[in-house]
Amino acid sequence: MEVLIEKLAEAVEFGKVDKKSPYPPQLRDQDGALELTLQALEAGVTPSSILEDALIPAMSRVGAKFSENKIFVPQMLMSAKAMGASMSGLKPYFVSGDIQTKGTFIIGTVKGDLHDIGKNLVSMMIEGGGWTIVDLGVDVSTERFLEAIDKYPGAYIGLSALLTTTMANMEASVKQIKSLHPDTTVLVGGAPVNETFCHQIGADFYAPDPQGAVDFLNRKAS
Ligand code: B1M
Repeated sequence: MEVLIEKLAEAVEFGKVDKKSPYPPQLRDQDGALELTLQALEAGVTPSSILEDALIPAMSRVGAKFSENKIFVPQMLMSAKAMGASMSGLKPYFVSGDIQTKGTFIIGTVKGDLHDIGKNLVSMMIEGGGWTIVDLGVDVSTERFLEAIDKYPGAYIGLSALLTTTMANMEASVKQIKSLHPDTTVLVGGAPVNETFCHQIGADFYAPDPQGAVDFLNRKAS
């Protein structure tokens, strides 16, 4: 069982989605995250153990390497894809409630902004960190953020902005969220955003990269 968990963690860390995937070259023709997850479930490994002992540590290593510029967006995307393949095998257990996640994280790119590559990476890393994700997509109005907060009480919320012009929309959304839901924790990020802007608009935390967001949420959950 331990060997399966180790192999699965390796597949996720290095982005081996399934057996037929040619990437990464060093794992060619070997089972990927999809097959290893199914084998682990069949061998009796619990879905929670798959999440906690393989996926979360693997994605945490990926996040750290990305923060340290040891890997780049394409490698991170492949790891996220491999994690997604594994999660597809675990989905029935999430739906049935057999796996408890750490909490719910609502994420969206703010109104007027269509950039979603960074937002998707953040979302995938947080999911890999053991959280339930509600992804509202791009061009998300304040009203849609507010609706989601009403629908998922106690959820944490993340806003991404990639344009200097849409930073004003981020500010408007955060201020509205905080005035109606002062206890909701709001994270912000995106290339033009920084710590000073985060404080200026009343958000709780600025994460420069996905791992920063994961670490913050995990600190909050512990
Ligand atoms: Co656009 N674009 N773009 N673009 N685009 C930029 C951002 C730009 C810097 C390019 C440039 O001029 N050099 C520029 C913005 C300039 C500015 O505002 N000062 C720009 C512009 C001007 C535009 C248009 C206005 C162009 C036009 O039409 N005239 C237009 C706007 C459309 C709109 O949104 N309304 C536009 C359109 C597009 C495409 C659709 C073609 C495409 C987006 C495709 C997509 O996302 N599906 C696109 C792209 C790809 C880019 C660049 C090249 C790459 C952005 C990206 O994905 N980076 C970008 C230039 C660049 O960055 N080199 C550019 C990779 C991604 C992983 O990084 O998103 O920063 P990033 O996310 C990081 C962190 O910021 C952080 O984590 C991620 C991983 O480290 N992070 C968070 C992000 N969100 C977070 C949330 C968090 C925490 C961390 O917590 C909640």
